[in-house]
Amino acid sequence: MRKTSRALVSSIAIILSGASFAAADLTKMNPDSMEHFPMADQNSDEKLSLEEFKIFVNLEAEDDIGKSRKLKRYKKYETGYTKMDANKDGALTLEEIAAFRVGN
Ligand SMILES: [Ca+2]
Ligand SMILES: [Ca+2]
Repeated sequence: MRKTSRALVSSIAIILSGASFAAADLTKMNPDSMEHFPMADQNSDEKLSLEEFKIFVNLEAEDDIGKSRKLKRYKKYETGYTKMDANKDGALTLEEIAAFRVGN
C-alpha cells in the first residue's frame, strides 16, 4: 500500500514537472546564459539556489542579458528568483529560467 502511494506521488510529480517544462524552449536561451548557468551552479546539481542565482545574475549583468542589470542594480535577486521559480520548490532550473524569458 505504502509503495503504491509513493509510486503514485512520484508519477504525479513527473507529470506536473513535465507540464510546467513543456513550454521551455532552451534553443531560445541566450548562448551566454547557457554558459553562465553551470558557472553559477556551484554544487552542480543543475539547479540554482538563491545564492547561486545571485552569481548567475551578476554574470548575466556583465553581458547585459535580460533584466539582469536591473536585478543587480536594485538588488532584486530574491524577487526575481521567486518569480522565476515556477514550481515553487526553492530551486531554479535552466528550464524555469528559459520559460520565464520566453514569456511562457
Ligand atoms: Ca546548485
Ligand atoms: Ca523550481
